[in-house]
Amino acid sequence: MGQGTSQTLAPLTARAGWKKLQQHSASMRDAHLRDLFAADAKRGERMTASGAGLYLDYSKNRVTDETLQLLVQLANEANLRGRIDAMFRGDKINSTENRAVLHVALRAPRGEKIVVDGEDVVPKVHEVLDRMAAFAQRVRDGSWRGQTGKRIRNVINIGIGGSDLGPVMASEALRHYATRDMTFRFISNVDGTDFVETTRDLDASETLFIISSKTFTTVETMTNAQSARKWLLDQLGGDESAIAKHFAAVSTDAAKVSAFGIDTKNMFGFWDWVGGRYSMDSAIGLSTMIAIGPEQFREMLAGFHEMDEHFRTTEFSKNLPAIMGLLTVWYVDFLNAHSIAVLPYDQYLKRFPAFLQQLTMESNGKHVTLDGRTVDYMTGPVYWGEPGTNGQHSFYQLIHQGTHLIPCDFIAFAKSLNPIARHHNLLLANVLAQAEALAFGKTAAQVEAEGTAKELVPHRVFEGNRPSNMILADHLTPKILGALVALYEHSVFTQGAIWNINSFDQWGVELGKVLAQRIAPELESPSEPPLKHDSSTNALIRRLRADGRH
Ligand code: G6Q
Repeated sequence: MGQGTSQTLAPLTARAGWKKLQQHSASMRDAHLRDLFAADAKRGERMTASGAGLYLDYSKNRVTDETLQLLVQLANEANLRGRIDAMFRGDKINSTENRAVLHVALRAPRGEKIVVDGEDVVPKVHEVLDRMAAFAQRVRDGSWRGQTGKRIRNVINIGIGGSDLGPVMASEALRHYATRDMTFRFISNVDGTDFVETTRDLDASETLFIISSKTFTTVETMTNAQSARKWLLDQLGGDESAIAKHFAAVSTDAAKVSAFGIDTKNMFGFWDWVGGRYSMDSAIGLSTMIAIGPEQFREMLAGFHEMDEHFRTTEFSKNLPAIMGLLTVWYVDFLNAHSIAVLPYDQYLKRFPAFLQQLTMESNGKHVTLDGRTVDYMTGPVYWGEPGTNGQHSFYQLIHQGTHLIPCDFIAFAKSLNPIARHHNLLLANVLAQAEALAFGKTAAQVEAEGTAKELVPHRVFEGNRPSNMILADHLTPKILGALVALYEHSVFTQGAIWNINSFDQWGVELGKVLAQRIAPELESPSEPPLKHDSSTNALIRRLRADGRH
């Protein structure tokens, strides 16, 4: 078992690479990017790497060649190469759920072979993709008709978490490529407002719901799906035969889909080896495929695959996801950073940070190793962000002059998909200026030389030495989006491999779900229920019950 190899490894903090990095970090704490650049005229050209259409400039990080060598040593000592091979081979590296982790199979070209439990999964992947393509084509060209004979104008994906965030992000990111004669909307929150506000102006006879749920048991999704069913039948006169024309399902559970009343001809499957947050390129991407069409969806898969191959075959010192993952470990464990800001300079990527929050934090927000020991080092950082330039006018202040070290990932494109006037040059000027200002800052001497009043000088000093990555591509395409998502998927994998944690389970979301199941009937009970929570929860339940909801 791939990640099982951890048992044969020394604990992370006892390894030679870790100890050397600890010593090295003491000398690096005071190293300033100004000096690192001054000492090496070619740094900005040398500390770069390319792959799958992406260019990464990591020169504005607080690292030297020695840091990178030691990080690669750390990767080797963690058997990163062996772990990558184990994932691509289909080993059950999600050991707490005894599952393979094969999102890479979702974008494997026809003819490749990946065997899980004795079965090649690649043909199954392509069979579902072909069925999705046929369905998407019919919805797009209007040959799929609703109950009253009208064509579909509105597609609503109902799902949550991994069954929502990827499709939402892709819907925004690829809007330029999407058909403009349909609307694409998303309902995730169990808050009825989400359902009501999303549907209020829509005609049910032109609306297709896609119920996306791997398990088909998730309370939020099932509650919204029932409301969708009622909303549709209320508008269309109550004939249940309308369900088959207005509902499709994406799930791993055909029996539950059928029990809900959805024709399994309109069901698109995936498998337990696809984690929710790694599923936007599975059938969970059906709304994306309807929006951009099957060909462009396949282009997106090709971008994912190109980055997969880059990650699988490139030496770590030139490997984009490995470099980004190792830099994250460097900042979190050796330079005391707690969060990473992701700052796309592209309006289409406005939901990319939200998508990444789940991908990164649900994956690496873990405090025990694969063999169940509590870690004695920091693991997954907080990821957050907003598109530039908006963020510049709000939270960048803290990144520039605050007391926290916040490494930034800037994402930008050479060309705009909407080239009007000077907009794009101004956008690019801003992203370059921010990275420059963060790294090099402005010294007291420079501030004084500008004639600044003495008492204002400290306020106007920029210390600099704030690290960032710059990720560039030519322009945003489905293929580039695939490569970008895979870049972060594999960066997360790299981090998880070093930390020796399971990046593919999410037990941390369970407890709240169980408690909510217990509290809901207590809120709804007609008679005063006996409450056995803590005094705070008991009092809050009584207070909300007094509002007459039972
Ligand atoms: C993702 C998580 C989680 C999951 C949702 C929805 O990795 O497992 O976010 O995607 O809880 O689950 P269902 O698809 O089963 O409804």
